[in-house]
Parts: sequence; C-alpha cells; structure tokens
Amino acid sequence: MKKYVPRNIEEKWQEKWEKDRIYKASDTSKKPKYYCLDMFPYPSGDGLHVGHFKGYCATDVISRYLRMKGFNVLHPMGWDAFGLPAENYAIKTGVHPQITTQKAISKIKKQMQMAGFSYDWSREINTTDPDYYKWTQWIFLKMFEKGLAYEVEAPINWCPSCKTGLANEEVVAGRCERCGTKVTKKNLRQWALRITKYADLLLEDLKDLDWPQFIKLMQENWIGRSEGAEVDFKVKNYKDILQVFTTRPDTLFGATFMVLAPEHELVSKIVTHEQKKEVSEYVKKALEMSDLERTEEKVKTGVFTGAYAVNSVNGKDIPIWVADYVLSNYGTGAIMAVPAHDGRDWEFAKKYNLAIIEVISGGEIEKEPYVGEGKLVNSDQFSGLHSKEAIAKVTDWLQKKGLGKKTVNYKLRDWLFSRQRYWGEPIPIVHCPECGVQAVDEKDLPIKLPEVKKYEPTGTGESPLASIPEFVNTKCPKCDGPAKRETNTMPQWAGSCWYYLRYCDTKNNSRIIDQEKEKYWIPVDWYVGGAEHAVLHLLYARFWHKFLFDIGVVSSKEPFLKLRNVGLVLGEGGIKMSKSRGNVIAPDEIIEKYGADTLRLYELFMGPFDQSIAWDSKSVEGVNRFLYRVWDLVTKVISDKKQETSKTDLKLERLINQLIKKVGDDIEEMKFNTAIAKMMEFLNEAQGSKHEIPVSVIKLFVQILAPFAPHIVEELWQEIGKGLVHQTTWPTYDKKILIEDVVVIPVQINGRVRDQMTINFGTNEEEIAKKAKESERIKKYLSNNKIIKTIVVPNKLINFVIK
Ligand code: ANZ
Ligand code: ZN
Repeated sequence: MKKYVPRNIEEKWQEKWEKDRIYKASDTSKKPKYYCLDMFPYPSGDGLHVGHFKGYCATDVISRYLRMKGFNVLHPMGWDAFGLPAENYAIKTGVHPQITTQKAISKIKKQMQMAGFSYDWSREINTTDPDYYKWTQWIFLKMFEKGLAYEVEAPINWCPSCKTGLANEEVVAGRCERCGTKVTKKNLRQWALRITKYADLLLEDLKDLDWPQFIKLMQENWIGRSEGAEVDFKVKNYKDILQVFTTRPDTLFGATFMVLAPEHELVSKIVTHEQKKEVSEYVKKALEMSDLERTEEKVKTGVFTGAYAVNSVNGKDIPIWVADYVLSNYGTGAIMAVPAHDGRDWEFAKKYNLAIIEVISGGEIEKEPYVGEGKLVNSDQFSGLHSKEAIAKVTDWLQKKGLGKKTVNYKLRDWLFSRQRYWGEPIPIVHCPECGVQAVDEKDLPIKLPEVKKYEPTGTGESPLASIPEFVNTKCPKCDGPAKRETNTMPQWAGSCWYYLRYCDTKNNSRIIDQEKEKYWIPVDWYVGGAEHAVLHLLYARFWHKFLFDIGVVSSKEPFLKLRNVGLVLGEGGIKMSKSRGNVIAPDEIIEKYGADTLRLYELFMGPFDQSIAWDSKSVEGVNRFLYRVWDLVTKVISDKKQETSKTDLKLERLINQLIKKVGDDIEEMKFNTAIAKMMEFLNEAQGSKHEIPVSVIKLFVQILAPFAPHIVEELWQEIGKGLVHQTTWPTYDKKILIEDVVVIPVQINGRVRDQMTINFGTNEEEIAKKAKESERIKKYLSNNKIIKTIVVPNKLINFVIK
C-alpha cells in the first residue's frame, strides 16, 4: 500500500472538488438551508497568519458536517478591502491600492485554497469592486432620503496620525483604534448616520440573539440607556434656566451645588467678574483633555462661577461650579450635585468644603457617600417614601409644576460617517450653490473612486479627492447647474455592514438582493469571528440591517442569529503574534511541511475554541503523527479486508457509535478539541485491538474525520466507499450499543470453559445461544454431538450440555 504524502493528494482533491463544484450552494434547493459565515478578512499584503485561520477551520468543519447532515449550506468568502493600511502602503510605495489589494487577495485566496476550505468561490465578493460599492452607496442614499444621513459641523474625534475623523467606536481609551495615537478634537463639517434612532431596538433585540453574553453586555453598555428626569433650575439674577439630567430625582432635596461642563454655554454668561479669570483658565485647560482623561479616576477639580441657582423644591440658593468631570455631550451637560449619595459629588464636596445633606437613609454619609436606595429623609412631603416610589412621585410633581419631565438618555452617539481619506467609497452627494445638498441620482451609481497620483491625506480636513477637479466638478442633479461633489469617503466599516446580504446574490445589478433569495438565505445562522468587533462591525451591521428591514429590503430584524468568538492564536511561548516580534506563523508554511489536514486538525485541537492559546510545534507534530497512524490503520484494514470475518469487537463497535455521537455533538458546540481527542482515543483502541477491525467500522471512522481532515479521508475513502466522502451522509449511531455496557462471558461445554465472547449487557438468552453457536471453537464440539440442554445465565455464562 502506498505511503501518506499529503502533498501528493491534497491539491488533487482540491481540484476535483472545485471541478465537481461540490461546495456550491443552491438558491433553489429543497433541502433546509444553513448560512455559515466567517467575518471576511482585510486583504493585507503579508497574507493571513494561523490565528486568522483558526476561525476558518472551525466554520469549515461546521459547514462540511452540516452538508453531510443534509443541509444546503452557504459558506462564502470575500474581501473587506477598503481601508487605511492599503492606502498607507500606497503612499509609501506609489503603487495604487487597487493593485496591492488585488495582489494581497490572490495571496490570501491561495492560502485558503491550500487549506482546503469548502467555500463557494462562485460567490466571492470584494467591497472595493464598483459593482459592490454601488450598493453601499445606494444604502447611503436611502438613509439620506429618510433623514438618517445628515451633515453636522461639530468638534469631532480626530486622529492626527491617520489624519482623519473617527467615530466614537473607533476611539478606544482615548486613542485611535487603528494606530494608537491620542485622539484630539477638530471642528469639521461631517456626515453622520442617525444610529441613535435605533438605540431602543438595538437594545431590545439583543435579548433573542444567541451571542456570547459578554458581547451582548458590551453592546448594552455602549448603547447605555438610562432613565431619569430633566430638572429645571432657575439661575439667580438671570432669566436663564439651568437644565440638568438626573437618574435620581429622589435625591432632589439633597442637591447642594450645581456643576456645569466646561463647554456649557452658560459658563461665560453667568460667571461673576471676580471669578472670570480663574474660570476661563480652567475651561481652557479642560478643553485640551480627552473625555477619557476627564472622567478617569483622579482627583476631581473645579472652580466656582460666583453664580447661584435656586432649588425649586425648597427655594434654597445653591452655588454653580464648573468641573471637568461633567461631560458636555451627555445629558444636558450639567448636573445637580448630591454629594451625600453620589461618589464623584461627595469627593468634590469634601475637597471644596460644600454642604452634604442626607436625603436617603441607610448609610453613614460622613464617612462615605451612600449610593444605594432607601427611605427618603429631609425631603418634606416625600420623606418616608422609598426611592423607587419617590423617583416616580418626584418626577410627577416636577412635571405638574412645569419644572421638569421624565426622559431617557443614551450613551450611544450618532455614527460619524465621513473620512478625509482616499481609499473608501465616495459619498454619493453633490453640493449645489443653488439647491444645497443633493443626493446623486440612483441611476448614476456607482460614483466611482477616481484614480489619483497622490494619496496623501491633506491633513486640513479635506480628502485627497478634493484636489481632483474632474471628480469634484459636476452638475447639480436637481437644477443641472455647476456643482461640487462631496469629497469625503465612507469609513472602513461601511462595506462590511451588509456584505452577508450580497453573498446571496452577488451579480444582481438591478437590486441590492433578490427578494426570494433574501427570504431563503437571510438571516445568517452562524457567524464566527473575533471579539474585537463587539461594538464596531457588529453594532453597525445590526443598525444597517434594521434600517434595511424598515425599507423592505430584508425580512428579518437581525442579521446574525448565532455568534461565536474565536480565541487568539498566540506565538510560541504565549506572546502575541506580530510582525515586529518576528513570531508570525503563516498557514502555508505549516501546510508545506505537514499538509493542510495537519494544520486544520491542529488549529482546532490546540484548546478550547474561544480561548487564547499559544502555538506549539511539538503538538503540531503529534497531530501529524495521528494522521499517519490513521493512514496506516485504514490501509491495513483495507488490505486485510478479504479475510474479513463476521467476528466483531463489541468494544470497538461501541466506541465508534460513541464517536459518531460525540463528534457530532461537539461540532455543534464548537468543542473541537474534545472531538479530536476522542478520535485519537478510538485510534488507539483500534490499533490495540486483538480482533480484526471490520471495514464497516473503519468507514464510519473515515466519515467522522472527514470535516476535520478532508483530504486524507477522501483518498482513503476511494478504497472503501463510493463517490466522494464529503457527499456521503453523516452516520447515525445505534443508541442501544451506546448506552449498554458489554460483558465478556464464558462459553462452556459440559461445564468446561471452551471459549469466551463479548455481548451487550442484557442480551437475551436466545441471542446468546445463537451467538455462542457461531463461535468456531464451539462449532467443533457441536458438529458431531447433540445438544441435550442449553443453560444460560444472562450476563454471566452459557453452558451447552452435549452427548
Ligand atoms: C443627581 C444624582 C444623585 C445622580 C445621585 C446620581 C446619583 P448614568 O447612569 O450614566 O446615566 N450626570 C448626568 N449628566 C452628566 C454629565 N454630562 N456628565 C457627568 N455626569 C452626569 O448617570 C446619570 C447620572 O450621572 C445623573 O444622575 C447625574 O448625577 C450624572 F445620588 O443626578 B445624578
Ligand atoms: Zn489613527
């Protein structure tokens, strides 16, 4: 029998599968559909490393398994190809990003094909393809039509290194999500998307999603819904009203000072002459800090404005301060401070010697603030009520007096959607001096990204597109007069907001997606990718999906029903894999050395799927040896098969049945490592078995291994089965064998043990006798003698009395 040489078989089978199109998903199948999706990669010139491949190995196993289970599986792949790295590379080398991106795609596609992933390549998409981004632009137009895309001029997050504006979601701990540079503020005219309109739906619909709890929680916190009240305070000696947002109207009687955010418009108006200098210096310093720096744990600072507000509940004057711990972009940008029951206010009051009045009993406010709920004290007619009740009653009372009202606040902000960079989708808008902001006509889409010689960001807040007159100068869609195109481009996240739709209908030029296909395929059943997208891609895509639902493009409320995160693959020794550390492992390297099946099996064997685990070369070799042993075992069984006897090794039979169940269950729960461990156990048992191994058992084993190591099994299958193993049906297991124990019982002739046999626990007398008579050794005694009596003690023994 020939030797296992992965290189000799892997490419051959990949070509055969591709030629037979066995992974092509049918849009008209009668089978139940299953949409199994990977987060598509950004095509970086370095190709992908083994960490990226871990998720792809998993979805490939799932897809292959589900196909064998009878599903019509959609398992597509594409390229999220707009974005800064390609553009920055273009600036460095002078080569157009389209060219470098194309190169990167070829490289990665080759890596994927080498691994034998069962993607339906006929559905490949690329977000930078004008036929694709035509529809990204189309969605923008629809949003513009519905008032969800709008222009703002406001101080925005600005990355001085990337020279572009950033969305809130792209600012992580005060730094640019991409390059780590400290984010500053810049005043710019911008496009924003009204994601806040969907805040409640985005929150509510999280409930029904089968997603990791922590991702749901991150989205929940990011949306940050808070119920409370807006309360109006008069400013003494002014007509102005100071409005605050509070979640604790029950503490109204305990407000002993007010705090304005440094940006608050009242600051400069109400500040007294004496306090002016100190206040303006403080404000200036505060404006230079990021929100993060302002709210992080540090000693609170602030200054008195010299002005007073009046607490309407008791007519008391309360001083108005300015402090940076109050943010301008949340609530009303001003608070009533209740030092007895709020930590920050308590600290502030202690530092500046401000009054602390207890209004909720239950704590010792001299020592620390009491932030919990409790019975109200010092609160006139509300004293005695419990906080919960008081919140409602005080709010009602305020509302009746015209001093406030119930409100809901969100942390979520509208999505800053324009970038001042080249390599992105042009925003399909025209600015006309006569008609103002005009949408491009739908029939003129796509607005193609023009070729440019220089990609450098200008840094002034203008996109490089602004310096291309042929692009900029156009006609107004409404009045036909001279007008200018919008030169900002869309952020990197735009194309990935809806790509899962396009896989269902990649070539449709007249609709974003055919309605029938949408109904059949959408939503995605199982989505796998990195957790880093928790509040970026995963929130944005949900938002767009909900919008597309509202305009009738999709028929489901949510795009991704089930989500699972893939854990990182760390470098050898547990350090993060990175180019600069030189410890990046490329999948093709491993494939060259050991074959794709070893790579695939190892990626999933290394540990629990969602955990970060270090690469371990020794373990790769172990997995590789396992495959050699599989090859040896199967080929041995094949060459022995002519002498096959009816004798079965019950232990092995039970094990293979257990294996069918275990591996199936484990795949569904992404416990690939334990599934593989069980296969290894089976192999040990089989190789150690003294009995001959039936081909039927080995066939099952090959099928079970198929989703994990598709090439080696296909080669082996040719000797034992019909057709392609990947087109066979996933085996079913025999429940009886599974749960019953087996026993070995002696077979006696006239009371003397002549043989033994393995039977299922509980096998009935008749069957035990039948089986015993089939034994070659026993036949010898029975052939010339007559059985007078058969004595069976179930599960214990059988004795033939002969004459
Ligand atoms: C009075 C009060 C008493 C408050 C008390 C809390 C406890 P969340 O849950 O995050 O919505 N706040 C309101 N606007 C703010 C701003 N722009 N910057 C900083 N803090 C602000 O928090 C709402 C609470 O945070 C509000 O309720 C307000 O303080 C403060 F015992 O009002 B509270
Ligand atoms: Zn940056």
